[in-house]
Amino acid sequence: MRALQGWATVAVGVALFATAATAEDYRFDSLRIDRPIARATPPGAKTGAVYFTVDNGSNNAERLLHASTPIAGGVALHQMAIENGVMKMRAIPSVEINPGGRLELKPDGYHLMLIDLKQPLKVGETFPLMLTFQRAGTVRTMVTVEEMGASPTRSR
Ligand SMILES: [Cu+2]
Repeated sequence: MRALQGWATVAVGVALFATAATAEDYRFDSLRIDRPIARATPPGAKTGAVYFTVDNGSNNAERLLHASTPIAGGVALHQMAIENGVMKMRAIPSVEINPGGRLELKPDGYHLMLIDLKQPLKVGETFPLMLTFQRAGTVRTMVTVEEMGASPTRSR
């Protein structure tokens, strides 16, 4: 996270959270990032999960490399997998998106894990999330906090 500390510092003094009506879609280079959401967290929780969908509209493979947000100490890419009959999550360094393909971050699959949350996530709040892709570079999105059991639903 070291490289992004400067950015996080710049964000200090600006409200970390805002309230927005609905989650948005983002078009960035050849990517479409659909409706980032996070699940609300109970008081005292130090981690949270973020879900969204990325469509790669280009003829080149793309890769999600990194994410960061000022509201958490770090963001990890996680994958749910069954180990010895138990569903567990594990950190993975990056994930590829095939040409014309789709990456879905959702419960029971890939997700972004917010680590060391600075405050609980409350329904209706939004917060910035920077996503870095291998080809397209870094894009700033806003994540909307939904109920604890929320799953992404495509708004298309
Ligand atoms: Cu996780």
